[in-house]
Amino acid sequence: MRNDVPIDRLIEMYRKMVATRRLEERLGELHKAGRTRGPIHRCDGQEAVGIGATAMLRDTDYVTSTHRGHAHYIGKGLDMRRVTAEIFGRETGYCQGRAGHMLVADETHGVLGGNAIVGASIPAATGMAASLKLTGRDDVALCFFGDGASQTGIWHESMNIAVLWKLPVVYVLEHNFYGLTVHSSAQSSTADLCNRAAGYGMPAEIVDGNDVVAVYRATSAAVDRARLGGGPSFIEAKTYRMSGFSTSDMGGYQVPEELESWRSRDPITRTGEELAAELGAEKLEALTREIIAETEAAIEQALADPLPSFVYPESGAPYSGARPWQ
Ligand SMILES: Cc1ncc(C[n+]2csc(CCOP(=O)(O)OP(=O)(O)O)c2C)c(N)n1
Repeated sequence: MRNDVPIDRLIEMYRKMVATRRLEERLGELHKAGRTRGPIHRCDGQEAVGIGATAMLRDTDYVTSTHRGHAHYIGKGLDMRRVTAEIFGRETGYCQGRAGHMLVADETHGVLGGNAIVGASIPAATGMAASLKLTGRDDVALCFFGDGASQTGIWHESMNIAVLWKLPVVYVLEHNFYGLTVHSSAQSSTADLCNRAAGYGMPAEIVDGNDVVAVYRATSAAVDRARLGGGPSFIEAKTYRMSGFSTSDMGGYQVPEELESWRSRDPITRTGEELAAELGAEKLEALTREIIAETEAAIEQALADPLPSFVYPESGAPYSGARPWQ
């Protein structure tokens, strides 16, 4: 096993990556069948970032997510059935079916939520870190964001104040090379966005975002530093978005050779090969089958779960015709 990552932890990360991939494959099918409310933003090919960067966190640590958050939710320990139920608007979902796939939140697991505003995860985690510091807790806040989001001014403001106030926050940039349909080279004057951290005096590291162990190691060091009062860190995880921007995107702008070269670096295949060398190919196959069966069962259960019954009195609805205040 590679250095200091115990086999149980690697199995757990593999389990969560496979489960996230399966969830998204099913979501893709269900979108095509017209069963989702709007398009879904998939993270296939990027699972190692979300799963590796959350694996060492406690429930009391906080995570803020983006519009592409399934790996973040599953990595932070949310239950597959309840995540799926939320996506399909069921009563059993984490937000009783009111949130949808971009906005899943669960306070008990420290998931403060995804959101649809590019860059908004950054100040949310920074503010949470300020609150953790002010209240004397040794918990940490971590935010995920994309290369598109790192072109927003709020990232710079957040980095500046985080270093100045030594906040316990970890910035994880999921550099998947595209903001919507635009390549990062058309948005940024530097290929390595982590260069910007130096301007704020923040420790920063580039990692292979398709290597779950590399992401886990770098984030563990950053989380430990933050927990011990050492302040913020920045991790730039280089990865690649293997599908369109969302399930409504027909694609066509990603170069086939580029896609092919990243396909050969699939994070699940790579971790699988590593585990097969430890456990044997047969055991790994059985494990993979078990994870997929569990995930399928959780998704089916969620799809059969009840829709919420709204309890708000009709008279309070703005277009009901009733005007109780008049
Ligand atoms: C403030 C704001 N501006 C623009 C948009 C439209 N928009 C949604 S996602 C996106 C690109 C995001 O790119 P990136 O941060 O790299 O994330 P990725 O989709 O690659 O995961 C844009 C421009 C938005 N939702 N919010």
